[in-house]
Amino acid sequence: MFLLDWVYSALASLGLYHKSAKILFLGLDNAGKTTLLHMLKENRVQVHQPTIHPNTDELIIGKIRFKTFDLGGHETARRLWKDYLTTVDGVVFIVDALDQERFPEAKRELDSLLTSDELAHVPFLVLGNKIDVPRAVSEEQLRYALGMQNTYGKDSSGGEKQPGVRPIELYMCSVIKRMGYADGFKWLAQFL
Ligand code: G3D
Repeated sequence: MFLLDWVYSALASLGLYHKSAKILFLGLDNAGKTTLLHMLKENRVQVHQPTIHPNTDELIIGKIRFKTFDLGGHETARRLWKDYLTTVDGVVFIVDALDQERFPEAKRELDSLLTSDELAHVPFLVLGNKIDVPRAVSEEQLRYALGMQNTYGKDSSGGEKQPGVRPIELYMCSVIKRMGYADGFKWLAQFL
């Protein structure tokens, strides 16, 4: 019973209770995807760990399947995640907010995902990670670097749906400090 309670409270805290979905965590290596997966994993409940490839990882909680892939410079991984695009319900794209040198590379990867036909109707949650470190860029700086000045809007109540506007939004977070990403997931959950 305790384990089930934990599963449901984890999903509820992310706004994913009762949802069934396949969510991809994408981003450059070192962005924080594996750390985020481990944070969701916590007590290692209902975890499937195939670990067949060093650039990918997977977690299943309740009816939600989370899968991570590194982007940029890993051609084998790219082939792996491309296979998933046609069935994915949501993308969480994680950016290291400390690594300004790699913002252009992150932007290229994000743009390529946003323009792919397979993901044309898929909601994108972009997480600017590592804001626990003082030299992390601000949300405004990251929006500018990624070309995300015009996004969907952060109202996650679902009451103000904007027909025809692509669901993409940026949330700053610190996965390690467990800050910010739950709000992002709640925003994403309204589209799942
Ligand atoms: P990846 O799976 O996207 O490749 P990882 O990235 O989850 O392996 O994280 C890469 C590094 O960033 C790790 O450091 C991890 O601890 C760190 N990291 C992840 N999230 C945060 C965060 O919120 N704040 C800070 N300060 N660091 C974070 P190491 O040193 O283990 O390589």
